[in-house]
Amino acid sequence: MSRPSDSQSLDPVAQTVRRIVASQAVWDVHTHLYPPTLGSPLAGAGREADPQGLLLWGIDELLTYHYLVAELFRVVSPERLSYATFWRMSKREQADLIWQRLFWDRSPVSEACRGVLSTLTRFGLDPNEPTLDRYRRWFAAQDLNRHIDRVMELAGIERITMTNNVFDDHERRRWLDGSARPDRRFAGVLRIDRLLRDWPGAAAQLAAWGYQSDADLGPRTLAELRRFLADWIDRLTAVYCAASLPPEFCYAGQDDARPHAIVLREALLPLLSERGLPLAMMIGCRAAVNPALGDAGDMVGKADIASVTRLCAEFPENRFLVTLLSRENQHELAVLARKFGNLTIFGCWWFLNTPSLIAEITRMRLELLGTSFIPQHSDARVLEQLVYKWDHSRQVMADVLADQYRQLAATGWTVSEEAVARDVRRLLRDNAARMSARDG
Ligand code: FIX
Ligand code: ZN
Repeated sequence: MSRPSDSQSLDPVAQTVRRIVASQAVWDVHTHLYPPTLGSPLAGAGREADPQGLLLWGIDELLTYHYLVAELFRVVSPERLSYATFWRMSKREQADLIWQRLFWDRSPVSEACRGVLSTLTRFGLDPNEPTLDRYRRWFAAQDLNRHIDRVMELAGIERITMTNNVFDDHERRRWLDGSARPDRRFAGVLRIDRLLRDWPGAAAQLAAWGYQSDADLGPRTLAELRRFLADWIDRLTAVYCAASLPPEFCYAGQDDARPHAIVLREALLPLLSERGLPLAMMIGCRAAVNPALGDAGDMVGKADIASVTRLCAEFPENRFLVTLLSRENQHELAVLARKFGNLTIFGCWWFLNTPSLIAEITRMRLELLGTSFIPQHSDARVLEQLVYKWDHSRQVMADVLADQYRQLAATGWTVSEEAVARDVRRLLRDNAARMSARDG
């Protein structure tokens, strides 16, 4: 679990809040992590490397996280190191270069850099090694299953929610051939971006998989689309369905005859309502503005809050989990959640996952929504990132909460330890658990 920061160690309210926040188990409502049965490119003690495996872990993955690739190309010009040369390098060579350029040639002051150091320190490793050799030996000696348990214990995670992209061949194959098996530590999520971003392509793919579907979205296709969704919700024991959508995403209402609107209105939302499962919409990623950077090439754009408003209003029997990528969307999203009880907002997503913005956004949400939101998710892509992402977030959230409780105490209201524990459990666990409960 995370340790108190120095900032408010003398203040009894802050001490109490920090202790409670540091010890509260978390349901992490969105990650890109997977159980070992989905394979891993890194062999751990007693496990073969699986180059197409989904679970990323270890020092080389930590250092080649796409956030750090973007930061590398801030300091190494493409003239000196072409994107193509970088991508031809091995993962180890990429990690060595990033360690040198971002952690030795410069102070690792960015959140993504500091996170690597926080994680190494929490494992009891010295973060000042000039090379990665010692770290590599340490990670290679870990038994992956036990390592997952240890990471979850250090990070205080009770449940890891996956992102199961049914349109990813490497992942889909593992669920169909039975090699991917349920793991009580991980909750499944059906990720269906392509259905809403590229219906013609998705329809052709469904047809190739044996569903009678074509682009016209007639009654037979809609029925087959519902069957496809139900098949995968059941196969994954999905706790919600999710889609990442571009800033331009627009739902114009009942008369919207565009494919994504019909998919939402006639198939996805009715099925989710029937199953009591939420739809998670993550809106604002403008993909690949610099394709040469790979996953690091995505940009942020302001989303259309009116579209989210229409969906919450038109589908009162559906539950929506929404996070928006743009800082400029955050206030209107919090105000919208005041209008619709079927909307739960979550996380400080991606470029918002920095201490200064977590503090700003969490404070605003507490002031507008009380404890009726999910303040954070990790979005971890590498297993050990759970440690730093939750350590850093807990420290910020505790400071913000302590301020709120101090203001509350100043009214004369009694701020009891039980009340703080109840609130923190809601924020860090129960709100996410309730949204992930398959019975709704
Ligand atoms: O769509 C998503 O799930 C995003 O979180 C990712 O695509 C993104 O690359 C990420 O990992 C951000 O933290
Ligand atoms: Zn994500």
